[in-house]
Amino acid sequence: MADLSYRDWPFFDAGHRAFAAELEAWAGSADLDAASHATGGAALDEAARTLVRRLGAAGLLRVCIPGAHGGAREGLDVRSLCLARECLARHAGLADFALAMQGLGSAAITLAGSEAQRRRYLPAVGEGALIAAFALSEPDAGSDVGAMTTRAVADGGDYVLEGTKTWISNAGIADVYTVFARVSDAPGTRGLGAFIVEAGTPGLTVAERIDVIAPHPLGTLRFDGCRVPGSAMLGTPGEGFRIAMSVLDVFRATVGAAALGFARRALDEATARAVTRHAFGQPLAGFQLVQAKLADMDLAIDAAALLVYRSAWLKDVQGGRVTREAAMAKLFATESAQRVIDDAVQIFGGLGVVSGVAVERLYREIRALRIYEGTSEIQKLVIAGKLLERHASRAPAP
Ligand code: COS
Repeated sequence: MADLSYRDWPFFDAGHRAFAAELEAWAGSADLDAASHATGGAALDEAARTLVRRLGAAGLLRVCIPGAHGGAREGLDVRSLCLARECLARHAGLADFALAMQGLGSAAITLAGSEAQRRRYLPAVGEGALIAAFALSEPDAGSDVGAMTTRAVADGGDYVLEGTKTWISNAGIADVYTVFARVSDAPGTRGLGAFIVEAGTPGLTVAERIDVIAPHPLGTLRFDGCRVPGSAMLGTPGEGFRIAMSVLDVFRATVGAAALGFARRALDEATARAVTRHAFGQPLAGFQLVQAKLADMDLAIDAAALLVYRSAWLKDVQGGRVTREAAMAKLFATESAQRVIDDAVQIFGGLGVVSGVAVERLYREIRALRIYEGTSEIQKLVIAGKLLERHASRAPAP
């Protein structure tokens, strides 16, 4: 059983602890392993849809939406989202994915939507009746958001979208997409807008599915003369980049939390293996080299948890931007989880690379987290940028 003593840390209130216990009970009894066995195609789509419905029916997606629209807390509570992702990732990566995407896909509506937009979509997202997706990246604009070329051209009271979005989680199964597009010729990140595009809108198609090493619904979207009403815009023209970044300010810490969940599972698996597997007349856990690995793993997990929940707490309690803290949480938690899981595979020996063994699955699942929602390299740029900004603001004028 994973070490859950971190829930006693002062970052949480009684409501968080009750929620974490409720989630743990659900995840422990929900036979999530079976739900995660689908490896592709229609079976994978159905497994993901089913998980969204089951999470919704259990009331657990309420952490993805604000209280005024059926959510668990007043606003998007980052600590609740992190607790949820950590717990679900420890049990089954696809369950974590299903919950995370309901949050990420609808967060722009929560943070920047009008009352009418929120009312139309958020309650259904929280019930698991509507599946959400976030469409920012393009074939030639991943880290460099300002290089995006998808355009939304004003036409009468409508906007007409043209372009391609790729690496879109839930492509094909989502009912509603948050889509970012260029609305003016203003340079780089300045001329972007954000739109709500419903699946089935003429001109929106799924151009391809993308199969990845940790299977989940993922694909490329094409927009060919895709017409949406002006009322589908989130915020104002030109506000798209700020909206995208404010969504990532919330969700980057939760990526760190998912990494924590994977790492905790790896440590549990490795510890159980180290005390039961014998070599040279003693359990692996009797060897100091194995003890050193276990110590490094345990330490990395606690350090990552402190950064993740510091970032979540700051956002929830102090509000405002937490770009630096969220970048630190995501960077450290995902990079250290990769090392923890690699050590767990090493402790397992040959068995660690056998398909279907828990640590082998974790080894595949952790990798993408160092890339999506901002690569590790982007997080370093963000952290260094903030440090240099602070330095410049303190430096005496020449
Ligand atoms: N909240 C609100 N506003 C924000 C913000 C945030 N978190 N982050 C940036 N902004 C605003 C800034 O205040 C700035 O506004 P002004 O021009 O009015 O001053 C504007 O947005 C531009 O900000 P900045 O200069 O920091 O942006 P950069 O062009 O330097 O971009 C990086 C910075 C590279 C860090 C950004 O593009 C990024 O995070 N890229 C990775 C994208 C990503 O995660 N892709 C994965 C897709 S999701 S799977």
